[in-house]
Amino acid sequence: MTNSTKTLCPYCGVGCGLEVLPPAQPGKPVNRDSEGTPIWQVRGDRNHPSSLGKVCVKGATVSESLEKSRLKYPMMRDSLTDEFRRVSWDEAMEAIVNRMQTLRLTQGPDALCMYGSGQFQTEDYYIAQKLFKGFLGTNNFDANSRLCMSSAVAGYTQSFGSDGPPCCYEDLELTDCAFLIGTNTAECHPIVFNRLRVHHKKNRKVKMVVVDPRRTQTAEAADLHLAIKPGTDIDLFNGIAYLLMRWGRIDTFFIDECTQNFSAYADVIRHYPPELVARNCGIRIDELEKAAQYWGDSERVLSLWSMGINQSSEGTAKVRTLINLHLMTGDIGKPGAGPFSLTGQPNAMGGREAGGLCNILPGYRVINNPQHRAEVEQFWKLPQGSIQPQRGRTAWEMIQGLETGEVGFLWIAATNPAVSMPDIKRTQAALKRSPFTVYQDAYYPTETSAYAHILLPAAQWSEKTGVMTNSERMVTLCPQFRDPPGEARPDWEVFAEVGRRLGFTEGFNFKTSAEVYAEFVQITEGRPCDSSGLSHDKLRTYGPLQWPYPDAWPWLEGEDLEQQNRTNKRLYTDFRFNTPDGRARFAAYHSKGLAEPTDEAYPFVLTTGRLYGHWHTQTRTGRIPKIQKMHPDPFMEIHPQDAAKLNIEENTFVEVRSRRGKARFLAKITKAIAPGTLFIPMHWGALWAEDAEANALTHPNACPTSLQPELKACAVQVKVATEEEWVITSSESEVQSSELRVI
Ligand SMILES: Nc1nc2c(c(=O)[nH]1)N[C@H]1C(S)=C(S)[C@@H](COP(=O)(O)OP(=O)(O)OC[C@H]3O[C@@H](n4cnc5c(=O)[nH]c(N)nc54)[C@H](O)[C@@H]3O)O[C@H]1N2
Ligand SMILES: Nc1nc2c(c(=O)[nH]1)N[C@H]1C(S)=C(S)[C@@H](COP(=O)(O)OP(=O)(O)OC[C@H]3O[C@@H](n4cnc5c(=O)[nH]c(N)nc54)[C@H](O)[C@@H]3O)O[C@H]1N2
Ligand code: SF4
Ligand SMILES: [Mo]
Repeated sequence: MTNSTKTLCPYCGVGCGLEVLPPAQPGKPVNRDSEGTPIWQVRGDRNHPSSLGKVCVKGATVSESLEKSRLKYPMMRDSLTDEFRRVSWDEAMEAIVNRMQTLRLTQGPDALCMYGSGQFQTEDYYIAQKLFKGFLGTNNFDANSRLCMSSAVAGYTQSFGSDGPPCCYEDLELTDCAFLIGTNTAECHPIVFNRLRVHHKKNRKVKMVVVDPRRTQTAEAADLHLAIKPGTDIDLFNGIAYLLMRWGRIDTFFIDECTQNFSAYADVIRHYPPELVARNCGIRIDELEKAAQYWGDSERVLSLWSMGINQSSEGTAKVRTLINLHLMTGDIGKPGAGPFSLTGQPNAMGGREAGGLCNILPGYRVINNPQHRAEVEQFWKLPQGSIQPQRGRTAWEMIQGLETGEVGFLWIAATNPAVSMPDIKRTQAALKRSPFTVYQDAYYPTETSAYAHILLPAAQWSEKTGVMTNSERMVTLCPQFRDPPGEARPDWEVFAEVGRRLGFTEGFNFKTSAEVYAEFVQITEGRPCDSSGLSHDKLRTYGPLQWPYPDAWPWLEGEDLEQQNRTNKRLYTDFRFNTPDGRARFAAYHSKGLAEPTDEAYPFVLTTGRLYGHWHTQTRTGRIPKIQKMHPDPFMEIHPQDAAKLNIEENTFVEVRSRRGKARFLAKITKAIAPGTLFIPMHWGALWAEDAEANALTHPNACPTSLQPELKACAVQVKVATEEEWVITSSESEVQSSELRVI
């Protein structure tokens, strides 16, 4: 078909290729959604190397979400109790720039913050870094990846000397044994799961082990499901290491030649005998032995993980103790093996490349390295010392800065923190105190629009051209194929114009996103994520390409191109790592357990997560009838034993309380969850259900290294809800309802 566009699914980090076609095709009825609006047709792109034509329900239905409830014009108001009024871009920009200038002079640049997102394209991310970290001189840029990938970033960086998942999806079809830890891959990375599942079904010798406190759809497919107690992953990993050591199933050559710090690690793991580990994890000794046996007996072990590992107060330690097992057995740098972090959002990977967290800089550089700062300053033609030597505020520290008054300007883009941040009542109260909040989003209303002084309409995926990187380092160009609604503009364009209006005319003089990308790739030259050979043109001509992709690589065709592309599928194939001495580092961590253990008053561990059909705070999927039907209501999973003790019946309301707040859900009684543990999906904010916010309960305590909050566990109590006790008094809900009348 000549008028089709090849692009990338804008939802999860699997990064499936899509082919989209206009609503009207010759000789066929116009494609329409259930309300009769013409919508683009979507199908899997068979030529995309990551997904080979497959899509899940989210990708397949994405075009149904693109027209509804869009924010079309800039809007402004003086205070949160006022109604919004439509303003011109010029007026909105004036107000933003004036505010930024005033604050820089009165409070200094650190009073300014931007909270961005893994749903930015790389160009958006890059311009935001240049503006904040470079020209404004504050490192206060953080992204929702802080809540998502920062433990993986910290773990990789400390173990290997730099960030970067070393594996590729082909490994899913080459492995002998896949360990899936803290990942509900079947629902959250369905096409990755699909590839692994086909391989697993076809080859009886291939093993699949799932480590998750819940019996998820992923666990259903496993040869072995270890339903460990939440927060006991380090016990498990050290326990497996203990057995591998005892059985002599370790790669001493690899340990001697390619790693450091093994003896400190060996000192730790001798404290993890099977009896103790099984007890701590709440599993049987034979289950633990079986897991260790699968690992030890397999030639090629692949581990896959996501939020069950990262969203933890010991997230970095969890990642590193998992990597330890790969180093111990030499399961890295070869086909079918390696520690593979599954990225959440479509371009969280691109964000890492562009320096999109408060502690990093573009090109896999880090703020606290003077040479890295100097390189970036030089590249941006800024005086030495322009980039501050200390990291900026994390997402949560921005909330704290609103509480103390140190943050005077908060610019939120492509994330919905009034739902997705931990301790949401505290977050909402802080947002309410914010002197000046700019919120740049594609949709209206969202829960966060209630807390904005200025709303800026963003052109989203399909309405702008830019680049995204998926979990396997595959870079795909996402071309514009529809017009943005009203006056919506691409994020990078807005950031660049603010840069120019602040007087940084030269640094932000870009006309197209291709120009922005061309500058960005140069800053990656010679770095682990070297993309200097990539450009919009090249990606348009060749299709998706993986990094590293140095500039020196010639434009090739046919077999030669395929050969070249094979060389960068995996990292560390020469067993040399990005540390100064080329050796990977073992980490010696003991298990610490949960930040908020259960006690008599709060006897249950609450865990939170995702469902197959919904995407996060529902700004898109909540507006798609098919998906609404799949998951109509928020709920709470509880084990039959616990339900019986508390007289809780199926489908009746329960009230859940933590030290921070309360919420109410329909009870779903299931043996899929262990006794003592509860599960609530994260998808329902104030606009989609009354008082069913998972984050009313969660806490912000974070991993001391990655600063990623422990969204996967908090202590709660639960009881049958009685109507009389349920008084909704929150002042935030008043803001919400007045807000809803505006447009
Ligand atoms: N359908 C859908 N897919 C998505 C998304 C979505 O919103 N919807 N979002 C995307 C994003 S941004 C992300 S980050 C990913 C997240 O993808 P996943 O991490 O797979 O999803 P979650 O449901 O958040 O959590 C995964 C599992 O961690 C388990 N868990 C909880 N505590 C522990 C623990 O202590 N140890 C272990 N081992 N496991 C534990 C939970 O029971 C849960 O099943 O999904 C991406 N894909
Ligand atoms: N309890 C609990 N809380 C969690 C988690 C959990 O597991 N449990 N997971 C955490 C994780 S891993 C994540 S990633 C976060 C996700 O949380 P959020 O980032 O808050 O989730 P989204 O709903 O994806 O919000 C993205 C917003 O960006 C807008 N948008 C889409 N495209 C564009 C664009 O191109 N430009 C602009 N400007 N806007 C756009 C959408 O309309 C939407 O409002 O939630 C975190 N919170
Ligand atoms: S698996 Fe992820 S990237 Fe692929 S279609 Fe589904 S949501 Fe999109
Ligand atoms: Mo995420």
